[in-house]
Amino acid sequence: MLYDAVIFDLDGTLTDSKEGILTCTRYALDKMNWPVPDEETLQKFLGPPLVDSFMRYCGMTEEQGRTGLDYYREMYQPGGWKMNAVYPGIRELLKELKKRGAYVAVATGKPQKNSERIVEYFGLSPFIDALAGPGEDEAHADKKDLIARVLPEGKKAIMIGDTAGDVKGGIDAGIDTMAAEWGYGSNADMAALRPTLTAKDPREAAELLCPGYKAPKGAFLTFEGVDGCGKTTQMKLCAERLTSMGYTVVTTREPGGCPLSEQIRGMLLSKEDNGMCAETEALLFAGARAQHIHDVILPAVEAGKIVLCDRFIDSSMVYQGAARGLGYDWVRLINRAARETCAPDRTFYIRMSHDEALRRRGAASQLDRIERAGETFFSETEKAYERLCREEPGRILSIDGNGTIGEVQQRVFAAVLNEIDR
Ligand code: Z5A
Repeated sequence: MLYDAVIFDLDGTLTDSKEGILTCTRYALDKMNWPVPDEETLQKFLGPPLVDSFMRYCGMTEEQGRTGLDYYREMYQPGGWKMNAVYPGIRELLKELKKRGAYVAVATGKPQKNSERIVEYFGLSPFIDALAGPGEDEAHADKKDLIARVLPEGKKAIMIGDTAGDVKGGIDAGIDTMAAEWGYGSNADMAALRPTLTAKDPREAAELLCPGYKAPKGAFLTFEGVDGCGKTTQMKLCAERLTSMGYTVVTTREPGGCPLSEQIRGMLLSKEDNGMCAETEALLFAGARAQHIHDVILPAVEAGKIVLCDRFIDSSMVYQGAARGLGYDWVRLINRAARETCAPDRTFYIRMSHDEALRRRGAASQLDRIERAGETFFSETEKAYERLCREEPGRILSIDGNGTIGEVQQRVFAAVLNEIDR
């Protein structure tokens, strides 16, 4: 490790708060019936204190600027701050720094309380040893002072930030600096201050700070359950949350997920009876899967992404192996290549009460081939899922799918995060 203390700026360095800041700024201007500047001017609001920007770019007096700030907070405080996302690659960088024993801190011009809330909400707190931002009684704090508040004695330290203010703060504090070119600040302004290091993205920062760094492989997680159990809804919510935490997420589904496999899906889930026999059905699911693995899943996992897949081989085991009566051995055989090259890291089975599953199924308007298979068929799928869970408790995690979407999401997201954040 080149440094044993690494200090980060927050906005524009660890997190991308652009959407939240601009949305709340537009809200404040609307409330004041003030013309909203063009996009290019609005971008300049990212970084400097808001009252200054209202004065400089909207021609407000200081008093009007303060009113603007009050309106801005009206939207920002209750939830606007959540319109934020950790930059892709940051989580991996922080993890690597901690793995190598570095002290990691944040020195930000954003108020201390707001910053702590963001770091906590986006799951960064486990990686952060200390955080300094202006206190409630401070309108503004100098970057050099903020750095001094978290700078440990006797450690070789570096300040990483996306603006000239961050680089200057680091230089004034007497430590090395890294220009983070992925944020909002002007790269030319930072370069003019001659930072010790410059990185175009968090991955390059990791390579510079941690010699020999290799970006970790991604993960392949599958979601299973009887139809109507809520897995598609839960998977989408998990994807949104994980993306905001800095993960690169790919959501996909079976049958389908890539153009050729989506064509096969059309045959498999036809609304008309196309006379397909059970064996053909099982082989088409396996064929669609082979293409999906080749085109989408393996390349994404290899590139370090988190793949969330709506159904996978377990569905074939349950629907074709058990409910269609083809047997597990044969289904395993025709999916052998898939099982060997692309076994899920973890499968989340969303368990649903029989009555609620029936109710949701009954609400569907037009049924496809498989949904028309009848009551006994679906009871068989429920039993088969339970059996798979008993047989493979290490891989398949059963999660209670009863309750509101929000309640179920708490359980599912905790399980997903536990799997990928270890
Ligand atoms: N199949 C197979 O036989 N062999 C295989 O190898 C594979 C698949 C891969 C794919 O159908 C069919 O292919 C499937 C298995 C078979 N057949 N069946 N039957 P699909 O892709 O069209 O759909 P699905 O996977 O069966 O399910 P789905 O329609 O995507 O539903 P879901 O994922 O289970 O649930 P959802 O879409 O999230 O929610 C369903 C509804 O419930 C929706 O209106 C939600 O708003 C609502 N919902 C969700 N959660 C809640 C809660 N908590 N409370 C209240 N309402 C909720």
